Amino acid sequence: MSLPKDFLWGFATAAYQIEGAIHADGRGPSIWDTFCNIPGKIADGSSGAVACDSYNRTKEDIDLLKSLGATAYRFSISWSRIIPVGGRNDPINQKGIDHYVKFVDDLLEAGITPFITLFHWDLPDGLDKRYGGLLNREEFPLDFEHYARTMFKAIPKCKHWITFNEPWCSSILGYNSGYFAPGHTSDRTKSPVGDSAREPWIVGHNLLIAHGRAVKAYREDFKPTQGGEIGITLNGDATLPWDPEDPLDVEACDRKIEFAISWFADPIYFGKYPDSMRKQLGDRLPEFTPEEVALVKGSNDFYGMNHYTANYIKHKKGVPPEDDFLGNLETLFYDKKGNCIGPETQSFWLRPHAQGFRDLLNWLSKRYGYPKIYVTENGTSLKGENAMPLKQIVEDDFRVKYFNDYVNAMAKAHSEDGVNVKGYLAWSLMDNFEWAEGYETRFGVTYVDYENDQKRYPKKSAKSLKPLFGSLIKKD
Ligand code: LGS
Repeated sequence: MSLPKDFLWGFATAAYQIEGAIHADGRGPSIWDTFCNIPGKIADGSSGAVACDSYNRTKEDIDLLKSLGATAYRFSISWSRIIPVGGRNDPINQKGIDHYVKFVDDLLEAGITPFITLFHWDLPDGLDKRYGGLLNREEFPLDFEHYARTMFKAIPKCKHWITFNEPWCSSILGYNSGYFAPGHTSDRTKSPVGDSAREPWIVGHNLLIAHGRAVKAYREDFKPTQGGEIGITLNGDATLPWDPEDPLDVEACDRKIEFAISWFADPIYFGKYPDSMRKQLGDRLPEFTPEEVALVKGSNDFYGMNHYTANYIKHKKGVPPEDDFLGNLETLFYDKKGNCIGPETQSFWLRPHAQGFRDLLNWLSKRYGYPKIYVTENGTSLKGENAMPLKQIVEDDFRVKYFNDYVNAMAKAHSEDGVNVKGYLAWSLMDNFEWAEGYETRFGVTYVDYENDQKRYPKKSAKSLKPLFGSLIKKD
């Protein structure tokens, strides 16, 4: 069991979750600033206004990464710091650019390879207000391309670019359940904002087009001289049939992955949406024009994989309701015989099941022709962690075991199954603003004391990855 010699590993974060300093150096508001101000949206009523204060602590964060032995770091750029209002004709904020240029220089100086996510959900609020943000098929892709070009030009030293983080979450959680910003729902009875069961599928489509435009720009105007690579990061859970003897449950397992991953990956690798989605959604799923197919098909240099959990899948009978986004099926933690998929965590949706990671790496590899994969997020919360004393928090054996099991499963997928995985970024370098769950749920390998000057305390898991990867990565 091993990983390739040039394998990169480290930790991941996202701008709105760690930076804080929302008014510093000319930053404009993002849709998450606005969303957090709506009472009831965030579990503990908090926001990312201060978070881990990482905007002001870049040196401390880089020292931390170095001390943990990381060879790579994935972080995202706050679009609102670069172009405060967001659009291609709006003013650029040089202070915002300078901040990230210096950050990348400092990372490289420390021997850490940067992976930059251009969009981790924090759209400039100005674009949402101006033209409906992600819903706008004409304007949004052009504005995203302009912002992406601005960053490619500013940071030629970055060789690994991720256009979008988890477009599924932006589309479904932002426009179907309303759990994330901007909080639309597909069900008109639940929200006065959402106006149709089409919104999530339109948003997904527009994100694909915007991704395609940024990739084309990079490949034509930056890659030839800079020599980097670019891809998208998709999330998806592993699936196991609730009743392995029922072919409809077995079929539903594939359908679940198609509605999560293939929604975006099929257009990128094959130039079309999955048949299962077209069959269920009909004309609610937009059609690609030939120009759009040309933009999107073949637009990944690598596949960015975010993965956390697994579910048993039970098919549903009958016609799915308009707001069904899973593929007419149920996701369960217990199978027909009463077996449990994995232990509880602090997150209602997360149950560790490492074999599922190996299975999904194989599923993806077979379907998409063994692409180069970077695992851009993987990690866990821990039940009740927030209420524990610090002494107990830093002894996070549950998380140590999670990483151990998942990384070993990945190494087996590489050396025994031929999966082309080249990097792994654990979520997350430190506890941070966990979106709608606020600060109650902690995903960090480092404890952040929000009450006492955001002081960082590495947990046992933080120190467990260096020896783990040290034993798996081939020496020559
Ligand atoms: O912090 C986020 C981690 C932790 O939980 C990170 O910013 C995301 O990229 C990633 O999605 N992560 C994450 N995902 C779970 C999303 C919640 C799903 C809720 C499902 C409701 C139907």
